[in-house]
Amino acid sequence: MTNYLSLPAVALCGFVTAFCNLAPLRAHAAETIFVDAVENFTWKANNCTRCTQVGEEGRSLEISVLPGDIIVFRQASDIDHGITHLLTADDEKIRNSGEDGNDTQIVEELTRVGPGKDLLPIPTTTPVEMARIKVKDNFTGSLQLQCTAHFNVMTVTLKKD
Ligand SMILES: [Cu+2]
Repeated sequence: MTNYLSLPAVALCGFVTAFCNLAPLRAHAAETIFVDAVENFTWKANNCTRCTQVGEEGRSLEISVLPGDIIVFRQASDIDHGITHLLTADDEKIRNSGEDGNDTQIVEELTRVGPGKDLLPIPTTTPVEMARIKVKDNFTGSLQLQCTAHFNVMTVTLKKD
């Protein structure tokens, strides 16, 4: 009898151990993060454990990034928004899309990031994608982006701890 009971008990322990070992790995896995321009001039990312609201009235967002993360910027409110990088000095960090081996490029531009991407107001229930970038393995320091309509009132800062 004891032998019959111990087998499931061992199996259960195995499952628990496997689950506990996977949890930290999952917390450090790259993911797709949707960053939405929402009401009150605010960038917001739902269900993002690595995102923090910062700045005036928490309108800006800070993301602790991991290599392989894909950041998707979306228009999701009833006023104009867009996304661009903040500093001209950061041009090279995101501009050379798809060029591997370029150490200055820390994010890969999958769809356009830059001026001229203001989107017209849309219903908040149907977010529209503006741009999509991927965090490269050689990401260091930080990269700040901002709304093309609300500038440094609405920023998104990617940083690596
Ligand atoms: Cu805006």
